[in-house]
Amino acid sequence: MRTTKLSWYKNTPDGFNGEVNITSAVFDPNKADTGDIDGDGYIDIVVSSGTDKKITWYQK
Ligand SMILES: [Ca+2]
Repeated sequence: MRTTKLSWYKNTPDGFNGEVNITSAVFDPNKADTGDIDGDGYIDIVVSSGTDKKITWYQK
């Protein structure tokens, strides 16, 4: 199933809270990884998409 949506869910002691939309403009993402790439203390997300041949960095 292909998607154009990238979301995250905060982990809580009771499970997960509501969906937070990051973007609806990613086409068929096939790999994601997280880390603080720029050292600002916030976790970043890097997503690759083979359909549009992009690697995209999302940050807060
Ligand atoms: Ca960061």
